[in-house]
Amino acid sequence: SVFIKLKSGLLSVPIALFTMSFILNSCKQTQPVRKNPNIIIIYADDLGYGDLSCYGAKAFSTPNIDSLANHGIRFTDAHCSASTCTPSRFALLTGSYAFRNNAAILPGDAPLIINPKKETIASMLKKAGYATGVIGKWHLGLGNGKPDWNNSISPGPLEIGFDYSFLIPATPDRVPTVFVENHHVVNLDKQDPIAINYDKRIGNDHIGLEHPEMLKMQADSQHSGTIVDGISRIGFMKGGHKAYWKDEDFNTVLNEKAKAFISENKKQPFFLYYALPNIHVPRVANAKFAGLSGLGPRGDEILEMDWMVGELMGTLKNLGIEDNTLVIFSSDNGPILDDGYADKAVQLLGNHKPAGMYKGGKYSAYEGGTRVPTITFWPNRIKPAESDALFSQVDFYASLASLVGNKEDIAPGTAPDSEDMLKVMIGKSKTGRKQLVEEAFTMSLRSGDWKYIAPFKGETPSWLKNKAVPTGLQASPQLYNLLDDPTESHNLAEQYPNNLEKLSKSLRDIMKQ
Ligand code: NG6
Ligand code: CA
Repeated sequence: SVFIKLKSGLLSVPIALFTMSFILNSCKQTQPVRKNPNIIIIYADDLGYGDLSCYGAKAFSTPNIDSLANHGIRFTDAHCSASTCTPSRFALLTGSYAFRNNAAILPGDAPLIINPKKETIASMLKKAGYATGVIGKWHLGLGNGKPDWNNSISPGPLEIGFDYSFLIPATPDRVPTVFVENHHVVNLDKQDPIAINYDKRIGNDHIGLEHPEMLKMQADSQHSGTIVDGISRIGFMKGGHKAYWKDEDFNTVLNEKAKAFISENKKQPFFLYYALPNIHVPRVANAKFAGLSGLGPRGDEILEMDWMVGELMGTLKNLGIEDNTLVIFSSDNGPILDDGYADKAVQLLGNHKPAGMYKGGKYSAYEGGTRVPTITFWPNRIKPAESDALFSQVDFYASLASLVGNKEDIAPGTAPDSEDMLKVMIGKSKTGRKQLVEEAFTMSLRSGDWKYIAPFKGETPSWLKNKAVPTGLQASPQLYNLLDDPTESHNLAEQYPNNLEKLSKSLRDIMKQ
């Protein structure tokens, strides 16, 4: 018909074009327009494999997170990339193992360790049309050299692909105890400028070492610096009094920011990296949750976290965008009970097993260090399932790039360790990685059910020696078969020298790349 109309004279050309565009449009309409989903990574802090009721906890229940697991995929062999925070976060955002950048736990005045010239998950998603935000615990450094807390703090998240940021700059137990929104400290009084020092005392504020009677919780010597709100922190801080956060209010302050970000961006696809402070020390749940778990502040903070997740999911539902939002829930490292404050986590533990059946936890090379609760939820695409596929948060980069159609654009050298696990993450496959690196103070390699822990040549930090957690740091190599021995109790290194050498060589090869 187009041909006939074209032949019938000049006047009918507009009609012909109209007809053509009508035909094209109706073709388009028969295929539903695929809209990229919103993506939210909810990242808990120090939450262990056994710390949720959907992962076997019996001492308390976490109904909101359980609901994500019941309607999504619950993974049983998914890992953060390291057993401490900064390295895991680095790997999650860059798709590069942290050892490639020597990323280790940072002090609160460290410079940004992600090179703004490099792509991150945020900049990659931004290129795909996403509005990007980070809310919560950062701990990847800010600024060049020392951050300038009293002026513009840059570079930071906004320079590596985020449109919006609202941060706990390092950890809740480290100074500065103030929020940073985009480039500035929130509520900063210019008459009371902030100075930070991690080596020596500055200013006249009381410190935990001298005034233990002022403390809500007694602390070890590393956590005995400046007292803020009855809690002594790591490091010394001067000024910034009006800007101090209140630990009890993290839950509502951060949730309000997250809700606002979601509401403002509900019409376009958005990416929210929501890095919860729970259940990192100092553990101070809001009064609404204090005492509820029976396990002390550590358990209470788990319940508070579950409530925060429920509120967030309620927001998505109310806005009608829950069905097309991919929610990924996980943790940055395994669990720890005593991490510097006398909060009764050990005394009130009862039969609860924070790492489930696994050995070790935070700081540890054993499975408890990096095997963490991991859930994906996306009503439009994901059917409820369980998956034992092996994969890591370092894979989020390539997997999400694949999801938004950007995988071909990953430049050489970008996200070098990230494998496309999209099919695994949305339940189309249960075949995970063949090999996976776990970083602690030494390196380990998972290869199927086998696990190799490289010998540790260095000196265990003195503060770590005092922790109750088994670190897995040994001068001789370790080899375990997790299928028969999930608790890493029988070192098979001497029995299987060939296998040992094979894994050790694979690890060396990965590290050389
Ligand atoms: C350690 C702190 C610990 C915690 C950790 C970081 C001491 C003795 N211990 O150095 O309390 O803050 O750093 O935790 O200082 S993480 O989850 O952010 O990696
Ligand atoms: Ca952590």
